[in-house]
Amino acid sequence: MTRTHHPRRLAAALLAGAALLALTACDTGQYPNSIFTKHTEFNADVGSLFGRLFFWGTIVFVLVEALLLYVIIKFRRKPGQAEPKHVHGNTTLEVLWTAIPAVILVFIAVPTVRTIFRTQAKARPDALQVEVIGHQWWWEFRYPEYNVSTANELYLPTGRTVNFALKTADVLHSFWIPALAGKRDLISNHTNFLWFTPDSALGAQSWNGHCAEYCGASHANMKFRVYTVTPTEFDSWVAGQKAPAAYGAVAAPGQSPSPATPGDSAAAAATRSQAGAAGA
Ligand SMILES: [Cu+2]
Repeated sequence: MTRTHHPRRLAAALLAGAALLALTACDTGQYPNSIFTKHTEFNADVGSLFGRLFFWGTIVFVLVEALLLYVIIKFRRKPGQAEPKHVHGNTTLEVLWTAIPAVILVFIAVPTVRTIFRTQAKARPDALQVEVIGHQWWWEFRYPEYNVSTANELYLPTGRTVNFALKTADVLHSFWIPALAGKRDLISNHTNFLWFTPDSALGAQSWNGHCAEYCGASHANMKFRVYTVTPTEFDSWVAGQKAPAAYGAVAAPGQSPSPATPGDSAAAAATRSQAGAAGA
């Protein structure tokens, strides 16, 4: 193998590897648990911070590796070469390699601290309040404004900031909806807060939620479902939750009510439920 042939083949292999890596990272839409979304200001803020850190990290990596390769090739040992001159210390170099990382750290620290302050700030006062209580091994969601509570199901109106008060009934848990925001811990005797605003363009969609802190034998089953809905759909969901349970009384939109007994008609079921309501 000739000396010029080898680096060229290495470069080709590196390029092919980089192209493959870029291809695998193309479409985040296929990955429901991806955090690389802009569905809320929380994920958009964290995502742009990640992008910025990755950008500076890439510049540092490329510069350092290029310099390393240059030195390895340029100053490699040649046949018949005398022993190189021994040097000890170089003030200019030492000042430089202290000053440059300090400047890089400033570029990283300023946006990081700014994002921390923004995501840890108090939610706006008109936010929808939701109390989240972690249990071994399920999620309780309370909407004090509407006097409604649910288990493992979270309904959120789009375009309105939601403020979660995170508490635990037993051990440590962690609240995480990857596509929307998180994670934040649920700690005993302490309330943590997390807020975000689902984008108003989202419409009716469902999202995965997980407990992200090992909390015992059934930790892996401690999942929940998040539904983002339009404000109108949210109001109708709240009304539905507040309505007393009545079997077969109200048909779901676009569905015929399931009869209580074979041959029972919708009208008969409605009359029976009205009679029941009047008698109550
Ligand atoms: Cu848990």
